[in-house]
Amino acid sequence: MMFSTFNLLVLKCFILYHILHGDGQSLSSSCHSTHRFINFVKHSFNYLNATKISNKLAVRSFDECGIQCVRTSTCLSVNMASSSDDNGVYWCEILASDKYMSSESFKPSPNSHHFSIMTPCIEDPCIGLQTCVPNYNDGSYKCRCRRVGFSGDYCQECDTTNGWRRFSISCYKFFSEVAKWKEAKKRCADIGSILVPIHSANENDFISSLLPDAETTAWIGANDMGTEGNWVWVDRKNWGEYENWSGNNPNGDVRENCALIQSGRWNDVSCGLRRYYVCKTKN
Ligand SMILES: [Ca+2]
Ligand SMILES: [Ca+2]
Repeated sequence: MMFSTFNLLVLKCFILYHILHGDGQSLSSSCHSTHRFINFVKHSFNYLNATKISNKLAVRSFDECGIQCVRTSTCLSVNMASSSDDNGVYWCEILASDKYMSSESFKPSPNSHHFSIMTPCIEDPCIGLQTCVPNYNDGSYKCRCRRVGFSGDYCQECDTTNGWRRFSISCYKFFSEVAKWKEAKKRCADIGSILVPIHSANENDFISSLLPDAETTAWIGANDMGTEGNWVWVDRKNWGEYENWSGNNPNGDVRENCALIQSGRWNDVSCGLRRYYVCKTKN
C-alpha cells in the first residue's frame, strides 16, 4: 500500500535525487505549496534514538526513506536499516529531532545508517563542542552555551554578565557565598566547573584579583585529606612545581587539610570552615 502511495506521489511531483560525493544525498519535492529541498548527510553505522514521527516504514532504497522526510515538515533526520531483509526491504524511521539537539542519543550501531540534514553545525562551529542548533529554514545556526560560564555567538567568551572572567582559555568566578570546602567543590561541580586549581604565578595573580579585598579568603581546589602532607589539586594527581603558601603554611597537620587563598597567598585551614570559593570552567 505504501509503495503505491509513493508511486502516485512520484507521478504527481517533481523529485530530484542525486548522490553527492558518495556520502551525501539530496532530495527535493514540490508536492507541497512550499518547495522543500533537503541535502542529506549520511552517517554510516549510526543510530539516533529520538522521537519518531511515525512507525517504521518499509522502503526499498534511501530515496524512498528520504522523500518521506522531505514530505514531512517536522522531519529533521532519518534512520534507515544498514542492510535489507531477504525481500530487499529496509526499515526507515522519520525523526522529529537531529543529532545536534539529541547528541546524547546519537550512537554507533551496526544495524543502522543515520541521515541528517546538511547544516553548518556539521563543522562543530561552537567552541568547546557546545550545542549547535541548526536553523534548517535559512541554513544558519546558533550556539547554545549549555556549559556554564561561557557566552557569545560561538560560546567563545566568558559569561561576564554572570560574573565569569577570562584567564587564558578558561573562565573563573568568585562566589560570594560561603560553604565548607567539600560543599564548595560540589557546588562548582554541579554547574560543570571545578573548585579552582592554581598552576602558575600568573594564574594565581589573576585569581587573587577576583577577590574583593585583601581580607577576603576563598577556597581553592587543593587538599591533603588523603595523606597528611601530600597536597593534591582537584584536577590532577601531580602537585606540580608552583605553590605559594604564606608564612610557614601548611602548618596545620591533620587539623588543616584544605587550602584557601588570601592576598594571593595560600593557607591550610580546617575543611569545615565556611568560606567563599572560586570556580573554574572545564575546557
Ligand atoms: Ca593537613
Ligand atoms: Ca595553616
